[in-house]
Amino acid sequence: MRVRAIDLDGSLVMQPAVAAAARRDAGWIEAADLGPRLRLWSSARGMRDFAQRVADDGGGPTVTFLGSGDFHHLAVPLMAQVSQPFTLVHFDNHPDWVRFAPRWHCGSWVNRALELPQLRRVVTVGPCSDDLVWPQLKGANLAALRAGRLELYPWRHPPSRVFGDFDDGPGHSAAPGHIAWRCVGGAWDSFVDELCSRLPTDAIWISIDKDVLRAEDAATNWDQGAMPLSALTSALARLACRRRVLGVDVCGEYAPPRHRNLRKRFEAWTDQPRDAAGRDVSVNARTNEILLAQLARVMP
Ligand SMILES: [Mn+2]
Repeated sequence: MRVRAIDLDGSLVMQPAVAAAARRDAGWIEAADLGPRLRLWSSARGMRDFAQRVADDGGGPTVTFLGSGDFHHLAVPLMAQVSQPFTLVHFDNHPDWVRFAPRWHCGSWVNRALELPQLRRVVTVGPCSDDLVWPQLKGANLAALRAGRLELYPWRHPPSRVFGDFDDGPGHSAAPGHIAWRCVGGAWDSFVDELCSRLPTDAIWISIDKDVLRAEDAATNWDQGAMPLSALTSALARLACRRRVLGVDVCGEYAPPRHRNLRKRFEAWTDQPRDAAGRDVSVNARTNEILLAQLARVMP
């Protein structure tokens, strides 16, 4: 396994384990010039410039750190470099499935991933966020859920009110006007083992937004979920021992919001928690170090 760090927002400079591993592997990529254009959302041209900067050099399975979760959509051009059928296993406090958002957006990128011909299924694990309250009013791509291309397993969440009828799926059961989620926080290891046995492909890509973790284990620009770091590391081991991991992307550093234009500033102000700036980012250094050690162990 090789480590790459893309410096878009200055956050990874403050992460000693990530910076050291990336420099060891010649994987430190300067991209501060692209950061403001790519943050929260990006034009197609911005995405092309990014893809050029991270062109695949055939170096084998890579763990790529992206900085703040405001850059999560950049995971798509990374996984697009894969040429074989794969399943995306996505750990996040948010489903990132919004259809109203700009085309390349950190809250909508799952829809772009679903357009990749090699991608068989997205499995989103861990959300606790309000995105699941009246999801259709917030632009949720429930069509993908209905079609079986997307499975979603909250860590914990009450049932969602919905319009229209749904069939039961592996991650939910449906009743008129409601979807009751299979919440996995209570029976984690058995859930992960069962999930492994049902994945439709031998190859997987893992996308981690550290906002899936509880506040003791990560400080991000977004609202935090409730998953302990030990649950995430145990899932990584269980997944990697039964499936081939093609690549991993990690976001969810804390980076002070410096936005390029008023629209981005306004969106950050309305959507992101106001107390984020007071968060203790030293917790991320410990979490990144543990994550890197675990990935090195399970992805030789
Ligand atoms: Mn995300």
